[in-house]
Parts: sequence; C-alpha cells; structure tokens
Amino acid sequence: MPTPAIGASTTGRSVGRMPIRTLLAAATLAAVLGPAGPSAAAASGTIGSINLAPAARPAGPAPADRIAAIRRRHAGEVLARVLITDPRQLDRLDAAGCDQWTHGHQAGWHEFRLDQAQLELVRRMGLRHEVVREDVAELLAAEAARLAAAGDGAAVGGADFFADYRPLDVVASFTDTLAATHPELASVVDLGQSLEGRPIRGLRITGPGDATDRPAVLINALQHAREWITVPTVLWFAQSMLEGYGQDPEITAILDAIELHVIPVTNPDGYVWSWDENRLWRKNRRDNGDGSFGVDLNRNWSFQWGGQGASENPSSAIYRGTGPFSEPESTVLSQYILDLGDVAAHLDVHSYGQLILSPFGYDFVEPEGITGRTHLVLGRTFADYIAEVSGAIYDPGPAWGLYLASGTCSDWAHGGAGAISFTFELRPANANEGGFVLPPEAIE
Ligand code: 0X9
Ligand code: ZN
Repeated sequence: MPTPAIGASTTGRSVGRMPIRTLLAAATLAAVLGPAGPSAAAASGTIGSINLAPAARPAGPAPADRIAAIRRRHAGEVLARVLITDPRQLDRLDAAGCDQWTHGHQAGWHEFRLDQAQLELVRRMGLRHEVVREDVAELLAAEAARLAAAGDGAAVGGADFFADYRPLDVVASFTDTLAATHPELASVVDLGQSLEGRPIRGLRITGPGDATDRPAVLINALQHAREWITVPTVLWFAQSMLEGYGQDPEITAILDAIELHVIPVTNPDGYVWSWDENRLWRKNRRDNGDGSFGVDLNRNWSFQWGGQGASENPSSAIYRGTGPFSEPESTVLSQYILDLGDVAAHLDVHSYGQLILSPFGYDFVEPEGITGRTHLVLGRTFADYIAEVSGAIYDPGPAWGLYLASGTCSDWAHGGAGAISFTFELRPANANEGGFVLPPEAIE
C-alpha cells in the first residue's frame, strides 16, 4: 500500500495562546450550528448604511412555466435506498442513468433518485430496496415556487439573508456587504475565474495589525452545485466571526491570531446552473465535447488524481477531468491556498450525510503517526461539540470509511499543502429528509 506524502505536521502549532485544535473546534461548531436567528440589521434590509438590494438579475422563464417544467422533468421520481451486494450492480444502475446520491462503489445501502423505469429496473434486478420519498417533483416544484415568490427584492432587502437560499448575485452582494461593514477586519478576495468567466470570491478576515505571521485557516463550500445548504452555513460563520470580534473574547483572540479565508461558492457556474436549469446539478459546466457536461471538481485535485473512486467517463457524476487541475475552479483555489503559504487548517464543506471526514479518501490509509491520530481526535471532538450544542449526530472518521474517492480537495489540502483538513457533510443525515433539497428552516 503506498505511503502518502505528508506535509509538515501542524499538530503542535498554536495561534496566539489558542491551540489549533481549539480554534478548529470553535470554527467547526459555529459553522455547523448555523445562524442563531435573523439579525435585526439584516431584517431591515440594510447593514450599517449599506443597502442590500441586489443588482438586477437577467429574466428567466416565467415562474409558472418554470415550475410546470420542473414537475414534468421529475414526474414520478422517487428517492430510494437500495442494497447493493455486488459493485457491478452499481455499474448497471449507472448505465441506466440512475442518480446516485451516495457516491460509493462498494456493497451496502446506497441512496438514489430514480424515475419509474429505473425503479422498475431495481425491482427486476431483485435488489432489496425501500422508497423513502415519492415526492421529488413536488419537493423541487415547491422550492422553486417559494424562491420565485420571494422575488429579487425580498431575496435580501425584505428579509434576512439567512432566511432562505440565495442566488449567486445575492451571495456576492452579501459578501461585499460583510466586508464593507467591517472594513477593519474583512476584505473581499478575488481568487480568479471559473470556466464561464465568473469570479470566485471570498472573504479574508483577520484582526487589525500586521497579519504576516498569522497562520491561515481556509473554509470553502459548494464545490458541488446542488449542495446549497453549504453556502449560507459558511457565510453565517463569517458573519458570526465579524460580529463577535471585540464582543466575544474567544473570537477576538482567534481573529487576532489567524487569517481566516471563507470561500462560499467554489463552483459558481454549477451554482448558477442549479438555480436556473437543473437544481440537482453536481459538477462544473465543462463542455466535455462528447455531448456531456461537467467535471466533478472534487475528483480533479492533483493529489492522487486518477485513482480509485473517480471516473474517466465524462458522463459520470464523479468524472475526474482530463488531467489533474484541468479545471479552473480547482486550480484557482489550490493556487490561492498555496499562495497563502502557511495554511494550518482547512475545511471543505459539502452536504449531505452529517459526517466529519478526515484524510485520506483515495485509499485505505491515514496520515502517519501523530498527524493521523490528531485528525481522528479532532473529528471526534467536533462531533461531540455538535451533539452537545445542537443534538445532531455527526459521525467522524477517515474519508475512506465512507467510500474511496481520489483527487479530492481535502486529500490535497492535507497531502499536498500540509494542512489539517476535513471534509464536512452537513445535514441532513439521509435522503428521507430531502437530501440536497432542504427547507429553508434547515439553514438556521
Ligand atoms: O463524493 C464526494 O465528493 C463527497 N461527498 S458528496 O456527496 N458531497 O459528493 C465526499 C468525499 C469524501 N471523500 C471520500 N469519501 N473519500
Ligand atoms: Zn459534495
């Protein structure tokens, strides 16, 4: 079994008087818990003197047409868990176009979105299965109707940003506003451009003074377009840190000691596509030239690229791309991380599953020695904090325990950039609760 190249251990490092593990526990806790409630400022449509009204968005199809199209497209679809006893069964379901929501390729229970013909195939194959939701079309239509009814003005100006999911332009204006209202702490950073030329942006947050020697902590969300819950979660975390500075001694100490970088939308083209065309889109929007679109950004990172748990088939949901860092989105984020120089800790935020995954995921290996053990202890600590404060059960463990996946962001952040790194899978725990399509109440 190959031994991974491990970067410098960050285990013993501390930021100010704050051990890295405390910082990560605090950061993680805040990120997972979500917003405590609408802030009075945001509810009024302004933060400070900044008007939150978003820029005009291009007109799409009329809402009624859109919703009718969603109902037609997803008519009869169900969410089902299926017991796979031989990985070749997964190949057959994949060939039939079944949308696997759990991406493993091993025996065990897997969750799928299936139309009636695909469900019939599962029956014919004699696979044990259970339909957990029959209302996919309704779930998606109701979400689209709700978002259309909110309208652009209400999207930010009339209600709290965190009261519902927000399109890319509103995410961008909220990000700008957070920086504009905390100029002494935050600035907007521009990492580079997506394939379709959209900026990939984020916030750099640190206390006043010389930050040169402060280690960086980076949190990125939404590599996968349909995982909408990840965006408000990390933005709420950014807002909490900004509002807590000077109020909460622990947050103040953390921000005086580190540079925090929060990238809410790593895959802006996919995110826009998931809003405008296909809510359940996962990949970026690469034209693969064979009629298929999209590279799975979380299979495109250079560390162990092309190994197990990634596909060379462009139509696959886990298509790895033509080479390591073939995609601008993974390239610009990796370059940004390398340019920071001293990244102590990193979180790649996904949904769903309520999991805290530590390296590695490309094979059944873990970082050697104390670094590996530190990840496991930290993962357990995060899960305990989350349970204590919210009651939610998150399972910690090495990513390979979920399934093998190579070329992932978190494996690279640890194996290639030397950071302590985790992949978070946010709520819900399973498809019964809607999987990627959660009610807005789940944000808070
Ligand atoms: O498959 C992924 O990229 C992540 N799950 S998701 O449902 N959000 O797509 C998890 C990757 C974690 N790594 C491994 N399981 N190896
Ligand atoms: Zn994901």
